[in-house]
Amino acid sequence: MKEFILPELGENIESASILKVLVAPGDVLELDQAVLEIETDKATIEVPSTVSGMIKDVFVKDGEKIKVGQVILRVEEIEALPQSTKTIQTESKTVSKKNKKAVTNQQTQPSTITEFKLPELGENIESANVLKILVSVGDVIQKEQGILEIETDKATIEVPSTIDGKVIELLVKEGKKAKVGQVVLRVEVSTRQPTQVKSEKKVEPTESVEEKKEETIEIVRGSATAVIIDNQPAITLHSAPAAPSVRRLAREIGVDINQVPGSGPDGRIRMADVKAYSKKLHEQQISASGQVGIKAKPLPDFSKFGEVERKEMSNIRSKTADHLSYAWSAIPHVTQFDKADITDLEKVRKGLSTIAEKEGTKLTVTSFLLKIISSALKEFPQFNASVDIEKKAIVYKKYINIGVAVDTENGLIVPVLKNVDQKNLFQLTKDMNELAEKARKRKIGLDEMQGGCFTISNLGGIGGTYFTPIVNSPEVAILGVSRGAFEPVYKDGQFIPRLMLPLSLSYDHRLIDGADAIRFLRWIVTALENPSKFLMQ
Ligand code: CAO
Repeated sequence: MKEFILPELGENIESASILKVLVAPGDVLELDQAVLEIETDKATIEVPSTVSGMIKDVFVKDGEKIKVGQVILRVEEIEALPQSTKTIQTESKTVSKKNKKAVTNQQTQPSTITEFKLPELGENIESANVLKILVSVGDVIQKEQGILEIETDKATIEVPSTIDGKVIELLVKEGKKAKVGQVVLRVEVSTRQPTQVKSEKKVEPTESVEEKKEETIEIVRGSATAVIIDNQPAITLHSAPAAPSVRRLAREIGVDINQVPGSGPDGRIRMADVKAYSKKLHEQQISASGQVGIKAKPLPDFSKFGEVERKEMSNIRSKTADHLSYAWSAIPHVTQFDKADITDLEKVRKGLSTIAEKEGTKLTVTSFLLKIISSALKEFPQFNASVDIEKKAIVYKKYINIGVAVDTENGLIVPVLKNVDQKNLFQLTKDMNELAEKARKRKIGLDEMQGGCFTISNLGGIGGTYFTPIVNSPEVAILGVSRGAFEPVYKDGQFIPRLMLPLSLSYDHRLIDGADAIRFLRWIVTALENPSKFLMQ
């Protein structure tokens, strides 16, 4: 008999709380097999066993506090078990031909051998291809451990064991077909310590597996009249199809494998799927907390300093907070400033006002910027792109949709004008005003806020000089426009008043270099300063 004691857990750690006891009396314990999940004030740890054998006693339970050096469990070495219990005699009952589901395996001797059969796989599925055998003769297997990877015409499934014991014979081959009910392996089961002793129950051979699952399976071991029912695994086509290594990874990083969408054939879950799902969960958590990698600090009690009022965030505010936190943290921003002399543009704008009126609209600097930026995006394709950092790729867009930030009573909304390059100034202005109005009246549709390539944020109608806009991820750049104002500009030996428009271009430095950014911004400035030339194009 050997004892397993709680090992040293680290410097100054003398005790821990048990989150979960992972083994039970009667289990066959392997070296390094996880015995306990414990929590110290530093970490949550799985404690591996340093002994092997049949577990006789477990002295601790979930929620209990345990000390380093405390005895956790006692095992009896398997070799030490009496030889008589290793005697093998198995008697299978005949399976009714009419009812293939009736699979019963009965042992009439002190039962030490049982057969594991391919379980029901679903309606109308009578066989499967064995892709991989996950155990070998001599392996000590446990319930729930993957035995086979099989493929039906509906899915790829890992078949879990329903038996604890040692594999003594494998009766299927990789690459071959196996039928439902066919014996897959023979397992030597130790009968020394009953796991559950309830009452004895015989199952008629004609009973269906489904019915058997409903019953409590009773096992009386070490008795001449023992009945061991080779209960079928609770397997369904919803079982997540994944290799054991993938399952292990999911378990280790705390991901529920059943929730992971598989990208392999027939939805098979790969390592990359588990990682991607875990990353997504992480991002969702971050976004739910409005933080990226930074734990929110609790707020102080402001009422100590004066009267306060607490209000729930509106949906728009909370979404904006999430989105901007993400963009701010994920994108290395640089903001480049410049000024455009729009004195001539202003003349053109006024000159076009009668036509605009006839068209039922009024041009503003935003109208011209939409047109100019649509051309600039064609000239500088890296500004009409998105970064796929995971896959180390850049997605270049062949369409030109531009978002315009709109200030509404409910917060910031960014409607997207589609195919800007295919519309004239007046049409664009009308579309923009229509969308801005819809946004302000909360009538804007989701599709009218999606698909943007670049964003313009014009705060100039309100005021301000420069600002540092946040790139509207997954876009890579945004133009902030501040208030155009007359300034003395030194030209031809004198100061002359010119209408100057402050521009702030923020960009994603992962994709765009400073030199490219200033070239892009200069291009826009030149177009704004030469409106006739630009409009002639
Ligand atoms: N400099 C000087 N004047 C400007 C200007 C600028 N940059 N931009 C607009 N104006 C003027 C317009 O010419 C207009 O003047 P007139 O009435 O004398 O012609 C007036 O300001 C109002 O313009 P507007 O704002 O109605 O029209 P617009 O096409 O320029 O802008 C829109 C439309 C939707 C961008 C704007 O209404 C708006 O909502 N702006 C706020 C954007 C915002 O919130 N950005 C912040 C995002 S980040 O928090």
